Amino acid sequence: MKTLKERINTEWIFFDGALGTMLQKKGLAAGQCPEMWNLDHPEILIEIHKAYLEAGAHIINANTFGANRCKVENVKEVVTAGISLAKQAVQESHRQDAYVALDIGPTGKLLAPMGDLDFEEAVSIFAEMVRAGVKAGADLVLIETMSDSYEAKAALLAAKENCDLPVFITFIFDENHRLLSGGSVQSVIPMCEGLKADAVGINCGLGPAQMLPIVKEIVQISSLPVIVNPNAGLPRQLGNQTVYDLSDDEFAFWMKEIAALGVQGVGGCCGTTPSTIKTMIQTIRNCPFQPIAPKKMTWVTSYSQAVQIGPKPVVIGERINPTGKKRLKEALRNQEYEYILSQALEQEIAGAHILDVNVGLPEIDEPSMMKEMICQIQSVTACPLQIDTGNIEALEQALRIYNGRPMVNSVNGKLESMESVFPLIQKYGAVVVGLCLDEEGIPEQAEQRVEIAKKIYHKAEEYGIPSKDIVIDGLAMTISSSSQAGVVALETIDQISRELNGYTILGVSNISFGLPQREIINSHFLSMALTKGLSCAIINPNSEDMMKSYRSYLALQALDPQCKGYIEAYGSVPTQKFTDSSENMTLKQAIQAGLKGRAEQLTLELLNQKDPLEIVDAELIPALDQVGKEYESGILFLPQLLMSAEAAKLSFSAIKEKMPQDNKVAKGRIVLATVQGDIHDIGKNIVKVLLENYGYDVIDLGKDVAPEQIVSCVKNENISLVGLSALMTTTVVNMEKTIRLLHEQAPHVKIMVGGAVLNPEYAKMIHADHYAPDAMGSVRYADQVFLKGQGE
Ligand code: B1M
Repeated sequence: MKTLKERINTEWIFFDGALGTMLQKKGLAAGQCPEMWNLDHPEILIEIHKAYLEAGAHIINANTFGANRCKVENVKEVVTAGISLAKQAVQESHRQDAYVALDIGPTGKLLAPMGDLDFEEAVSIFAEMVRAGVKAGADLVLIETMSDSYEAKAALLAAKENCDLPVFITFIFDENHRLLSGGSVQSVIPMCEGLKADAVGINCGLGPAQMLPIVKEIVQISSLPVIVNPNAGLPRQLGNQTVYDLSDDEFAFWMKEIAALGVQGVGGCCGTTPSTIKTMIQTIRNCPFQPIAPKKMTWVTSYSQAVQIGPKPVVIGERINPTGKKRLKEALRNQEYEYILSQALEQEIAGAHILDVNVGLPEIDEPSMMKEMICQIQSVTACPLQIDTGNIEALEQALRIYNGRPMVNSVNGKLESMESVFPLIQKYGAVVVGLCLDEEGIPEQAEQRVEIAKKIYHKAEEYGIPSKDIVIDGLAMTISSSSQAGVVALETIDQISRELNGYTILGVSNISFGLPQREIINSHFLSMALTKGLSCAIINPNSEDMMKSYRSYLALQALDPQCKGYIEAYGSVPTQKFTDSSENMTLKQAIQAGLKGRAEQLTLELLNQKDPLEIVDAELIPALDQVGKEYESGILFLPQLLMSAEAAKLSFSAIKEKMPQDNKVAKGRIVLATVQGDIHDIGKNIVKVLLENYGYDVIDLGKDVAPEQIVSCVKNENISLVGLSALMTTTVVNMEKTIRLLHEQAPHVKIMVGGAVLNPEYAKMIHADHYAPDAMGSVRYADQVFLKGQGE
């Protein structure tokens, strides 16, 4: 009998539908933990699983989605019960062809640096579930509803390190084809392939009609079988119930369209029921099945960006490599991360697609420095990274902690090198640079270098690493000591790309070592190498000469349609984020870039020249407004929004210290809160500091505060002024609710409101007493209430 891994690429595999929806129908109340029903209502779970088996589903998801230690205390007990109930249902249904999945959903926490969950802690949380699931007899692991690539990586590693079962993974993409943390189909799918998932796909969030274009993209990229489990359309609120807009027939219609795109597994998510799944199976069962075909595509990815090697040459920034760079060496020794981060940002802005990261210095603990730098650089730039190290421990730590599918520099033709590097590439998935040298040294002839390349390809294959994931370095040696060096490197590139159809790379700048005005040689060498088929150029992207050669080559080779990139770069004076170098960066730019230390330092400098509030108004708020706009238009993603917010907070802490203190007896007491559902508190905190500085005693209830809590504080503390802040259209309703409750239960209290989402008209409409456009406005109104006794 075929295994599940074989079956999913040779015949239709049908997944079940929603479990939550079914449990709610059976009485699961809002806020109740569904997984606890494994212990409290086992008979209901068996009944639901049987109904899906009856409908024809092959994969039955055990009720273990949230059975992790962030959500339940007794993980082992809940997982074991969940798997056992699903197995019992399969057995009682006499289905030989059905499988029980250990269903793994997200932890509900954000991973560092976005949140506070450590990556290894996330791996351990998932590993605990996997071990329990395997022991209880699960047939596969289904990781689903993943909205963050980093958490997905943690879950995949946990599954692969703790079991031999098939591991499938599906993500929740939005209508912009993005994950919540910014991941795209092109960034996420190759990462999962690298981590050896057995099938990939999409679930939840959207109905089948909205998923269709995303599925198309997945099928074009994926070499792994594709699973599609949509909701039963889009949700709508009917009283206190959520209903979905597709009938069973409509769902089946759209699923047939999706099936025709060449997917292998189909099922349902929220709102689907056994009858939805039954209709879908009846509709699709006899449709022609297409196995997924392997794709010859090579991707290097970060959490949100994907760079494809091959279609056009890729620029790899060489600046984060201490060789010959005194300032960088100093920064590494003194752990001046901000300097290194600004090097990363400068190269990204200059046009690098991938950034090389090399932190090797004799006096440095390379593994821990590499790990630190990977995390730090990934928190300020979405550019994919090339991990450049000869230290195997540093390589493993970096591969593990990296968010995406990196490039690795390098392996070489020595057996020892291949035997230590390839197992890591095999486990974590990466594109690896293969240097044309071996035990005999660096060959002088191109033909011998090509032989080493073949040896590298061949050995890699033994580890299951395809040649498409190897980029051969033809080795640019300096022409000042060997006049043939340029010719041999170019010939090697030519032969590898023409004869072996392989990808190539060169550390271009090496060619001119020891010569004056090196960029003249470097930029010409780059042009020559590009015409020989060079796939990746490791260069200094901050060098105008190099980028001019690169962009001209693209335009001349029809790789820059309508010369768009060329005109953008040279058509007018380029607009730069940083004026000329990061040394001249403004506070606004530092906050936008999420450079915390730099933002703090620039704030301290500015405080010598400017009034604290002027800095808030001229730098801090405009920076966050810009970040907000870019987030809204899909240029930036949640991680960058968070890093900017953190930088703004640090900047404001420094400002706070310098604000004048009014030490007189308090003028009055004010309660402040950001309303329920809203976690934006930067503005509210500014308001608080200013009110305190103007002599008010502030009771700060924090963010995401329930109306009842605010009312109870007002009553208990006999407060006469409340300040409410809201930043989102979705949370002003809670502001309104709070005001209503305050009017009912504490009619004497005055209420002022603020936050970017509000305006005076809206404030009036929700019956607030006053709208304050900024923090100073809140002080003026407080003075009016307490000193003049005349709130509006
Ligand atoms: Co988010 N966020 N965010 N965010 N965020 C907005 C608000 C958004 C407009 C961005 C956008 O899409 N353009 C958008 C809301 C869209 C909507 O209206 N529906 C948004 C979104 C969608 C989200 C998330 C849902 C993203 C996600 O997870 N997919 C999520 C929401 C989580 C939640 O609340 N449930 C989210 C998360 C975050 C971060 C955590 C990353 C971070 C907040 C960090 C923190 O506050 N601790 C963040 C940030 C930083 C922003 C932007 C970029 C900046 C907000 C800010 O701090 N501004 C924001 C875009 C924007 O507003 N331009 C955005 C600076 C601050 C000083 O201004 O708060 O207006 P402000 O305060 C001013 C005045 O308004 C006034 O005084 C202050 C100083 O002058 N004021 C008062 C404020 N409160 C007052 C009270 C008063 C008086 C005056 O009396 C009581």
